[in-house]
Amino acid sequence: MKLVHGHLPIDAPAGVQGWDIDPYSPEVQADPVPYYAQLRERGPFSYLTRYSMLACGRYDVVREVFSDHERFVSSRGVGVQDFALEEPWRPHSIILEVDPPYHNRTRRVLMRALSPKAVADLRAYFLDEARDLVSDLVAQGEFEAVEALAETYPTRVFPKAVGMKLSDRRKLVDHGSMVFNALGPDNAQRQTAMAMGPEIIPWVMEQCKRENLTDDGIGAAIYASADEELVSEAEAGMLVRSLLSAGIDTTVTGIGNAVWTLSQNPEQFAALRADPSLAMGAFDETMRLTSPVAAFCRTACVDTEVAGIKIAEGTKILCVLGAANLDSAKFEEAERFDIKRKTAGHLALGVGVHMCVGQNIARAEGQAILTAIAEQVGVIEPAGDAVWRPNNAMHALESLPVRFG
Ligand code: OVM
Repeated sequence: MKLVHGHLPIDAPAGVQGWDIDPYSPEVQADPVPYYAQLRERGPFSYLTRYSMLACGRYDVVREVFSDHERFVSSRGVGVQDFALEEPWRPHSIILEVDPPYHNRTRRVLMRALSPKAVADLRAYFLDEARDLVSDLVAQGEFEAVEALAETYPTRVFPKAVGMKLSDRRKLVDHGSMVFNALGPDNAQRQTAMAMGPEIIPWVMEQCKRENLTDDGIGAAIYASADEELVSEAEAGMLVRSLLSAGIDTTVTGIGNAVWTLSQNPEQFAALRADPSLAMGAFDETMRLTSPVAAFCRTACVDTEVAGIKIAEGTKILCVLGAANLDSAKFEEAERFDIKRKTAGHLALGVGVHMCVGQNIARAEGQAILTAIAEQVGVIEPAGDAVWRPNNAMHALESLPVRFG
């Protein structure tokens, strides 16, 4: 069987129109909102002719596919490649790229290590660091917020929380870029990211070892689960790798996008300043509006039907979370940024058994930085054009010149 982009080349199901758009092109990724709207308008599914796979963007459809792990599995990969048919670029993730019942075991270990209680112990530290960084940036006035804030903050506090003895902003961010770009086709951004592998992968794997972690961090909590024989020592190391894969680019992007949404909506920033306790709401609304993780795939493991469309076993389905989060059937005035909105039910962190296991710590980082900004910054003004960074799975900024006044 000849594969297309690493998966079975399925035909368009009855009732589904072909579409020649390339969702992985830098043009669409720089400005995805019109693509999201078209995807929803076209119907429950579109057939991506360039990739021989389905895509969905309506809230109800994305939610159904994403939350039904029995029909739509993650173990065949959450990118375009079908791991049942082609070897992945690295040993698969034992939390993201597996199904129940195995998934339940690794999920439990990470749930405990990243529990609300574990995160509560980090909050004061997160807020101190956020206040220090923001006060430096206020002193600077004008700066490029992707590097100086969005990348700097998580790469300072998260490795510390994990218990890494040594952080390296560039390596951690580039590693995230590899992991997320790997989910797409073999295009330029994937190739550029993959070329960094020899420099980055050995370093990351080294940092995951027990002897390179302090005995009081999240990493140590995961290794403690190995002592209790919930997982093996090798599995514990793989779960630390998952922290470093999923815990950097996501929060970097969420925080960068939050500074962007606030810089674009001065009246919303004024509301946040007036009441810094809205920081969590502002971060959640940024996640809903900008969907840092724009899309993940699932693979149908049975012949089935969704929204009246017959889907064949082996079909890759691109679930466009960014489109679902802007569906006006679910969210009133969906394209409006409103930090007081009820964001419950947004899909930026997924839904179902795989829903973001790091969300407590991710939210704590976002809340800390937005609280510090609300406390110390009078106005956030754009100081040049925001530029988006092409990425096969994320909607992330490349550069964001701003002024804190
Ligand atoms: C992992 C992982 C988990 C979530 C997201 C992610 C694609 C990776 O376990 O390595 O990025």
